[in-house]
Amino acid sequence: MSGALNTTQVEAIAARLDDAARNANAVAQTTLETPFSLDEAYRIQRASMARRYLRGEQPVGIKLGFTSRAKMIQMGVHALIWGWLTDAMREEDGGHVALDRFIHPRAEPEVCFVTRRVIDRPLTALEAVDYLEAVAPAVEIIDSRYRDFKFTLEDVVADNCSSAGFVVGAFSRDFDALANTGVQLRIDGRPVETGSTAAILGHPLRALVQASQQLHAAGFSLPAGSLIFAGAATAAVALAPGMHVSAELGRLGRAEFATAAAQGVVSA
Ligand code: OOG
Ligand code: MG
Repeated sequence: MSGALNTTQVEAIAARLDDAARNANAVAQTTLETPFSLDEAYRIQRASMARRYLRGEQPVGIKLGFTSRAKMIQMGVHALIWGWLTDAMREEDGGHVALDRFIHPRAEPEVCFVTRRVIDRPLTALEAVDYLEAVAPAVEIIDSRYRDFKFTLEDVVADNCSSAGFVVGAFSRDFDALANTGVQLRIDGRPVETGSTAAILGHPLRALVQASQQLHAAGFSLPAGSLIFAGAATAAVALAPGMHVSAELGRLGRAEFATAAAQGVVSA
């Protein structure tokens, strides 16, 4: 790996990725031109988030990536990563999602936690559940800012882990259902991806442990009431206009949305 990036380089890459997200315009993979380390990727991620916060976006939590084999295999990336979720990414459960703000969006089923205590240190598996207010089924909409959805580990971290949108279903305190519940992603009612919550690090509560470790290592604390997405248990599926998309998580319930119809289609 080449020498460390200076602040100007970090800011320039962050600006390029932030512009790509805002304009829904894909860019070339950053590391092809400028190789950088994983630590530097998180510096770029932080700088790109700072740009969003300056525009008034608010952080609402974090998401983990590549916590299941299915996701690692689909994307060819084999290490756990994390990024930020903001209020601007949230879409209404059961609502319509316009696709024009995305480049090449994909949907994946998620487990969403909401925390009830500040997380400011690494948690053990035993104490993790005490930090949770509730759990909900969710759909994440990921949208890489890189052409062809292709990236290295460092690229995707710099790009805030493809975070772009999400829908959260009804919350419950059914934490017992987390251990091994069937997960389906359905398009127009048809199951297109199936898995189990056990595919998420063996148990989704481990995602909370990992999140606390990652945050601590990065010097962040997460306020009570934050969302934590555990990472998809299945591969993601490309979105197109006029789809009904749902994540079905057995006893935990479902989260769903419809994508807006194709533009320029005039009905009689
Ligand atoms: C990166 C985001 C990964 C997950 O749940 O594993 C992720 C990507 O696949 O583009 O959100
Ligand atoms: Mg995800």
